[in-house]
Amino acid sequence: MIDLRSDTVTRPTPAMREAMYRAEVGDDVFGEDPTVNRLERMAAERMGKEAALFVASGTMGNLAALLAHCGRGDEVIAGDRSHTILFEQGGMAALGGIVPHPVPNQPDGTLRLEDIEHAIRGDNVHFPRTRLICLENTHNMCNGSPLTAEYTAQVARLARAYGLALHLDGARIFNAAVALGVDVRQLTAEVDSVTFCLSKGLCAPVGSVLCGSGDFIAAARRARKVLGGGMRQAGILAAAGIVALEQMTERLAEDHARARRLAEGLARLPFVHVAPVSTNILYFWLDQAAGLTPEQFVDGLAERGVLLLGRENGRFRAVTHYWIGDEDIEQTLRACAEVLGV
Ligand code: TLP
Repeated sequence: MIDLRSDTVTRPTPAMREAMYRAEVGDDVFGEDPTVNRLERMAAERMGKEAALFVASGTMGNLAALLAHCGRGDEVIAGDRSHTILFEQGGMAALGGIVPHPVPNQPDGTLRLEDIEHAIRGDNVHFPRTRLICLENTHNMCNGSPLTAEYTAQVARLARAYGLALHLDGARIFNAAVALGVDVRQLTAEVDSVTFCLSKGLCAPVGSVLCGSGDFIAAARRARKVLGGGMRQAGILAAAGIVALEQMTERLAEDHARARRLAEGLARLPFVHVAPVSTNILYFWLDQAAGLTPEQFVDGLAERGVLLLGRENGRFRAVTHYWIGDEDIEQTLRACAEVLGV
């Protein structure tokens, strides 16, 4: 199967399996797992932050961050197309009593500064207190767009002017850094906290890392424990994360090139419209003249060994990753042409 549904489907590399086999471990709730400790130090260093916390998933990293930044009744400003608002089960409200305040995401994944400013609450007994702004880089639902360091700094300045914190869902922050040709620290320098995922394009089997100041991570560590995320000999997993950081970040450029190649090939097919692609996430859709429902298209591809995700409004998502090679892209294009009957 050519599995383009997500980069979360990536299996660990042989080097990761080897490192997992050999990992030195201890009880991480006691702070005694040397491999977890090493991953956390490496991650903090890569993100330019004081401290880091290994968590089970991106969802847990974002939630632990929100719980550490906010108390019950506090409000969080986030994009209406952000993963945190759309796909994390409203965990901030359900588990933290935190109020989400969505503002419109622009097509490039940004939030307009004036929309953010407008959403910040004044000091009024009727309102929740605004505490935090969240950004997402790259932006999953906005064509995998990378947010620039300059834009992030502008939002950070606004946050500071109002005494707010800024959290970055950097699930795919290394894709952003590679696409923009900058060191990842430039994209995280101005944020108070950042979550990034080891188990997406970086291929590790499990895990994300939340980074921030020492005090913030101490609070997040408490939050992780109450979420049931205190893991024990987690060094087995962290070992793969170390390989992910050492070996898998720079090669993301290959995934971006293959996504571009796929986009170019699709754009040459009749009935197909392709959104701009700048990282490893590609959205496209069919016009009516194709005479196929989205389900028929997805099923037709699956019959030909190609998996992708049908998203809302008849959009399809294809995500390139380590296990997708050049020939897989060509085969996907042939399968698309066949299903379209061209
Ligand atoms: N995204 C997954 C699905 O949940 C949609 C995917 O296939 O893209 N932030 C961002 C920006 C994400 O894209 C995701 C996962 C998460 C957070 C959550 O990470 P996990 O799945 O590890 O909880």
